Amino acid sequence: MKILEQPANDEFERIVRMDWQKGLLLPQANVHETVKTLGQLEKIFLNEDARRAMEPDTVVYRVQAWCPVPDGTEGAQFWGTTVVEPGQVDSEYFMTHGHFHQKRNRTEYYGTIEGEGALILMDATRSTWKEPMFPGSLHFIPPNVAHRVANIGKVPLRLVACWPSDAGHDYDAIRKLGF
Ligand code: M6P
Ligand code: ZN
Repeated sequence: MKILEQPANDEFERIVRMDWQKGLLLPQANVHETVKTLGQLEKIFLNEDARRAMEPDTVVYRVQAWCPVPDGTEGAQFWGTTVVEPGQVDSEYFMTHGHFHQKRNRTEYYGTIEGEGALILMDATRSTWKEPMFPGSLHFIPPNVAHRVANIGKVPLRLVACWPSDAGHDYDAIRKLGF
C-alpha cells in the first residue's frame, strides 16, 4: 500500500498547529483573529454608564477561528480559541458577546484550557443556567441554546471551541433582549 502525505488534489488545508499550553492557534492562513474591546461591546453589560466611563480600547476578549472550508458549508467543523481577560464592568465580569446559532439546532463544544469561568446558557424560552469552567472542563452546548462565557477569575480564561461550519452566529437576539 502506498500512503500519500497529502493527496495532490487536496482542496483544503487540513493541518494547523495549536499551542495547547496556551490554548492558541499559531498564526497561519485560514486563521482569522478578532479582538473585542469595551468600546465594541455596546449594550452587553448591564451598566452602560460604567462601560462608557472605562477606556474603550480595553481588550475584553480575543478570538481565533480556523475555517478550513468556506463559511456555511454543511457537514464540516470550525475550530476556535477564545481568551477572555480578567476584569469587571461595575459588578459584572468581562464576558463574550454571546450568541445563538443562526441554524438554531447546531451544537458546539467548549473546552477550558486555563482560568476560571462561567458558561452561561439560555434556551429559546429565555430560561438561563450556567456551568462552571475550569482547566480540563469540556462542555457540550445543546441545540437551540445561546452561549456566553464570563471570566470569573483573576487570570485570562483560555478556551477552545468546535462548531459546525454551517451554524452561523445570531447576535441580534442577544443584543435586543439580553441574556
Ligand atoms: C468561541 C466560538 C466562536 C465565537 C467566540 C466568541 O470561540 O463560539 O464561534 O465567535 O467563542 O464568542 P462571541 O461570538 O459570542 O463573541
Ligand atoms: Zn456558538
